[in-house]
Formats: sequence, structure tokens, C-alpha cells
Amino acid sequence: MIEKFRNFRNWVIYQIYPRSFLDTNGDGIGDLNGVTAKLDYLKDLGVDAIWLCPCYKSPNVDNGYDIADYRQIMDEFGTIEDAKRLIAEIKKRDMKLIMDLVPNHTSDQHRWFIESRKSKDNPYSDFYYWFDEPINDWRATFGGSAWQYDEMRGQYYLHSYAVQQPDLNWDTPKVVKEMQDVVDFWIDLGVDGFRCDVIDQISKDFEGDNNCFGPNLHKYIHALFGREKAAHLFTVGECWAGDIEEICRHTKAERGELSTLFQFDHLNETGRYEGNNRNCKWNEKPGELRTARDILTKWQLLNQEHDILHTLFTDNHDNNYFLSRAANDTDLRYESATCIATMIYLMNGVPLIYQGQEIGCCGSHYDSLDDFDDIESINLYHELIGAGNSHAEAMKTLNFGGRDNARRPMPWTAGENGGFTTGKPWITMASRYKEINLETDLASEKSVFRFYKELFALRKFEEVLRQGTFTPLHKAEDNFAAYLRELDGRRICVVCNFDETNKIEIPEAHGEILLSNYGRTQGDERAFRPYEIAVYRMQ
Ligand code: TEU
Ligand code: CA
Repeated sequence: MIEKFRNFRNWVIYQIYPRSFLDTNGDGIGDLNGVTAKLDYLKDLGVDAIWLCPCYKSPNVDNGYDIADYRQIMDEFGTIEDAKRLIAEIKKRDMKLIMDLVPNHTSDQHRWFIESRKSKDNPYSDFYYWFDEPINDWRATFGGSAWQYDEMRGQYYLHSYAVQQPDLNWDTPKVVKEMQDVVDFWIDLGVDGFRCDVIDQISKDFEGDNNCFGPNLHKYIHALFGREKAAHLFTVGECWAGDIEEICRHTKAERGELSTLFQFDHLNETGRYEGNNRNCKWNEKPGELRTARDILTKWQLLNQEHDILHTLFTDNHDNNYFLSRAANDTDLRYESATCIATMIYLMNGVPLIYQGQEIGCCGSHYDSLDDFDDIESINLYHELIGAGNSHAEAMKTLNFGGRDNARRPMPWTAGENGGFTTGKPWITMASRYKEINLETDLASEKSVFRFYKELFALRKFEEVLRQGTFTPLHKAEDNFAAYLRELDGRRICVVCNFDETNKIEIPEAHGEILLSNYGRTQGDERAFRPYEIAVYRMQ
């Protein structure tokens, strides 16, 4: 692995959904100055880099993933001067900033689309996909047909997501140039990388009836990041690549494309609702932790064999907290949160943590649709009711799988609105925020924050945890994860018990104790308790 990619393994990346992080001007909406105000908090946690979800000018149909100007800051979040100050303050602390690039589509309020829809022969006419009739039966992720008739233009345009998110036509050379200029604009402002939204969709395979992995995909990704100006960047793609060959085509260093990518199959997240299909994020799945362990083990070994950089994550702004989906977020919330964190973040790769994970945030339960904001959830609710489901059944689906769960404001204190805002929060606070917030966590004997801080410090201190190999020790039938990290003869064993009831004996569990979520001391050989983890330096 090249030096640059090896160095990325030394980072801990923290994902911020700025709308819900901290409001500093009382309008109930998080803002960039709120992120700046919390940089020391993040530094203290052990964060090296921040992935900032879209903060560009947007009408917020999809909360910033519908961009009206890639070079201006969303009015609610502040100004470009606030952005420059945030970047300067990040650099002062020797931290990095990764912006969220959304290359597949814009808002329908972007000037390119406003111009494009005016006629068939203006300079922006071919910036989007226009046809006299829908040319296939593609569906939009947020429901309905992916083709929308536009009265002004008199044609249909393609939108893979909301109607208000028209897909850019990357086969138009000027689109490629414009997006290169957007990347360069933010590089010149000093950003250190990009998370690339649905990057596999920027080339469509109309022949193969597939809205991603088109014939020019790698040409376009290379056009963005295979240039000298972009050579230093950390780039992570939100990708659907399901086989190792395609993943290598995206991420091998010599290809000049991405540093790494998100693979979602350990989250069982196929995205769109597929009824009672187990394999989608909306439905509860027993044994999810073991399934995730086995999928992660598969990719750890494959990525290691092909010497590519792996992303280590369980949460993001598109999913309910993994803690609530896969473990026990009630009477064993601390144990579950610390068990999940240890299993994922001591593996081989670059750790990414989503805001709130570090204090054991979990899903909410609301019975009124008024407590939901996300276009995906609200569209799905109406689809479910239309399909004959009761209100209660539809709300059960939204509460378990909806994106609003992870977008409820970060609870800093047990006080009014969790200390997130002095105004009215833009969305209802998490239903348990009075119990689960930073202030209460830090006052607890069992602090998730202090455990995360210790976990990241251990990873920072032990090079074998950042650069070592991964060898699984568990077997498929084991209800625990156990793996070995090795580097130049140094060996560290990680053990995570998933069992809530039975205590288990783990033969590999011996050596010098480096970390425990039960206060296990040296030489304590008792059986493992529910969600107990231990990390050993082995002789
Ligand atoms: O998400 C792409 C994607 O996979 C969506 O289908 C998302 O995962 C969905 O919630 C699955 O149920 C990216 C962004 O992460 C998401 O926030 C945006 O809404 C979407 O693209 C459009 O930009
Ligand atoms: Ca604000």
C-alpha cells in the first residue's frame, strides 16, 4: 500500500451532519460556527479529520443533497467567511476537512437546470438527461418514476432521487469541466478530501438498464481525482461495488481514482424499501451483529489480500443507529455501544464515526408523522399506507429504519433541547435525549465517550492496530468476534462477546489486558459477560 494510503489508516474521521450538530444563532438549525465551536471537543475525543455533510446553498428538499450552488454556503449554515474560518481553525488544530461532493445531481434550483429547462438549444441544454418520453422504467430512490415531465422544456428529465434532484449528464464534457472546477475551488480553500455521494451513478448504463456503473464511470472519477492538483486528497466513494475487482478498479492507488470507498453490505442496507425483504435497512433482523461480523471478516481478508484501504463504519446519516438496529440499546446500551465500537474500530482500515455514536445515541420512537422530516421516510409512509398498512405498521417501519433517527439534534446536555439550540429545533429531539446526552454520559460511571476516547488513544498508540494484518479467530457458529492484529512480531488480540445471556469462554483471551468495558483486570480468566470486550497484547 502506498505511503499516502497507509497514512489514512492513522486517521479517525468524524462525520458531522451540520444541520443537527450545534446551533449558535438561535434559529434552531445547526450551523458552521457550531462546528467551529466544537473542534476542541472533537480533538479531545481523538478525531483527526471531519467529514462535513453538504453545507452548500440548497432549498433542502433532501437536506443539502440538492445543491443550488456548489460555491456558496447554505443560508441557514452561515457564510463562505464562516467556512474559511472553520477551515483555518481545523488547520490550527492539525486536523483535516473532508467535504461532501454531490456530483450525480443538482437541485432543480441550480442555475444550470434553470437554464437547461428553458429550451433544447441553450448552453446548458445537455447538462441533464432530457427525452421526449421516459426511455426505461427506472424508479427514483425516494419513490415513483425516475422520469419527470417538465412543462417548460416539453420533455422528461431523469432524477434518481427526489423530483427536485435532476441527474447531471456527465457525458456532456462541460459537466466534467464544471465539476473539476468545483473540486478545485474547495482545494484552493484548503480542504483535504471529499466524500463522493453516489459516485457510481455518474455514468449510466442505459443499454444494460442500470443507473450506475456505466461505461465511462472510471474515466469520470479519474477526471476528478487523477490530476496532480488532487493527488494529495483523501477521497472516499459512496459506492455499490459488490465485488473485489470493481472495488480495486475504484481504489487501487495506480488508478488515480479514489482512496477508498464505503461498502454497505454489513449494514444490510439495500436502501430502498423492499417489503418484508430481510435485506433492507427498514426491517429488524435477528443476529445482525454476527452477520455484520462475518461480512466484515470477508472484506477484511479480501481488502488485505488486494492491499486496498478499508473503511470501518457502522453508522451514517442515512441509517438508524447500528446500536439500536443490531444490539441492546436499553438495559445494555453502554455494553452494546462499546462492544460494537471495539469490534469495528480495531480492525484494519480507516475508522469513521458518526456524530452521536460517541455518547451511545440510539434510535427514537414517535407515533406522529409530524416528528419526521426526511423526504425518504415521508414518501415511504404514504406508500405503505397506500399499500394497505396501518398507521402503526408504517410508523414501526419508519421508527426502525428511518434516516430521521440519526438526524435528530446532537444532545450536548440534559437541559432544554439538549443544549443544541436556544430556539425551536428544526426537527423533534431524540425521544430519549434527556437520558442520552453528553453531560449525562460524562457524569456516568459507564461513559461511552470516555471509552471511545480510550479506544482511539489505544489505536493511536499501538501501530499494530493501525498498520497490522487481520486474522479472524472466531468461527461462524461462535456468538462472538475474536481477531488478531499482527505487525513485525507484535500481536494484539481483540475479543467481543455478542451473547446477552450466556457467558462464554474464549480460549484466545489471555495476555496483557489493554482495554476492557467491564473493568476486567490482569489475570481475570472468568467467562465473558454480555457484550463484554477485551483487548490483549499477546506474548
Ligand atoms: O445516499 C444514497 C443512497 O444510498 C440512498 O439511497 C440512501 O442510502 C437511502 O437512505 C437508502 O435508504 C446518498 C446520501 O447519503 C443521501 O443522504 C442522499 O439522500 C442521496 O445520496 C441523494 O443525494
Ligand atoms: Ca443556526
